[in-house]
Amino acid sequence: MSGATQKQVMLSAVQPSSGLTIGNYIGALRNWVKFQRDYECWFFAVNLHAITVRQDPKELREQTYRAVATYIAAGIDPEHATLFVQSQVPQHAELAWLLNCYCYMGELGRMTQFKDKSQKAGENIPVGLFTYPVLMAADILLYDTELVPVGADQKQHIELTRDLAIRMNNAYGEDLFKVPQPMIPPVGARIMSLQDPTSKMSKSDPDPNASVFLSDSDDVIRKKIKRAVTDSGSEITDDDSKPGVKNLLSIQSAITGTSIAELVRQYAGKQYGHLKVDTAEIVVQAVSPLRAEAERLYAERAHLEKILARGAEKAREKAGRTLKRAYERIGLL
Ligand code: ATP
Ligand code: LTN
Repeated sequence: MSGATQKQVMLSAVQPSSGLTIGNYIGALRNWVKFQRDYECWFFAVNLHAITVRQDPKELREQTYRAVATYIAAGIDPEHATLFVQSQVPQHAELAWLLNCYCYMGELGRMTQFKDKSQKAGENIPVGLFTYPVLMAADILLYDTELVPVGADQKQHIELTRDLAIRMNNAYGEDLFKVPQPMIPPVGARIMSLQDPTSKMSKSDPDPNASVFLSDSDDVIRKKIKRAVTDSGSEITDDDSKPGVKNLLSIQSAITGTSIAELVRQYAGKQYGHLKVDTAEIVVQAVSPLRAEAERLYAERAHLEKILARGAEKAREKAGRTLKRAYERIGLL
């Protein structure tokens, strides 16, 4: 990217496996928006990652456009950040192959996301689910990325990316790959399911009541939060034995910036019902404008396509240079 001073590179992505949730927004997307001016930014939709789980082709295509519309609606400026779709930049799959030859089975077998998702895959576990983190490492290393704003669940994948970069640099020269760092928000890095507050809110959860989607209407948001599973007892405390209450407190805290300790003080003597009503209103206020803007942008297909074509071109250029460097060092013609 042009610019008089050299900015550090920030990069992140979301799978267009379904609509985005408030977990994706609070844990990841919000930080992209917050820091986009301070970095050279690359944000994209990882549709090649999304097919590690079966997707309906038409849905996948539409969710990919929706994801990009949501990024822009959330405040990403396409004039500033490069927005693109992973499948339109072939270097991602190419570098992933190279990295596959340097990554170990043992490393991938330890990934908790693989353990979770392979359990849900049934008898036939796609190899892509196993090598998923290698493609993610390729995504990151192609752009000389320094910072990766993600939720807490992705920390392990970024550590693997660092290990792979260091391994390759030791073998082929220190300046082959930049070694990236995760950027994980202090509050809201792991929003939990509304139906099972001991597991992560996830956009592909089969129970629609488990997640608040950024496309949910105000009424649906209110209903889902009202039905959120809370805990026994009635006192509102920040306590690991009350994961449901704790989750609602962190959602509020992440959106408003009020600390959890301060919220607990404010809720002294109040009931779970108060906490739910307030949380619902706070989420509605955050999501409502975003939803309307994302819908408007999603309908402007030609405009989105123009942004994505421009983004993919820039990405191919940058990624192509890194891939060429790797080919040369490894001895590939
Ligand atoms: P899927 O259900 O398809 O696996 P997901 O909802 O887990 O999807 P991803 O596309 O895997 O979402 O993640 C996109 C970004 O959102 C990542 O940075 C991830 O860390 C973050 N993220 C996902 N879920 C949460 C959550 N519950 N709380 C905070 N951050 C989250
Ligand atoms: N694995 C990530 C999505 C992802 C990603 C990336 C995030 C794919 N490539 C590169 C940051 C940088 C997830 O959230 N499940």
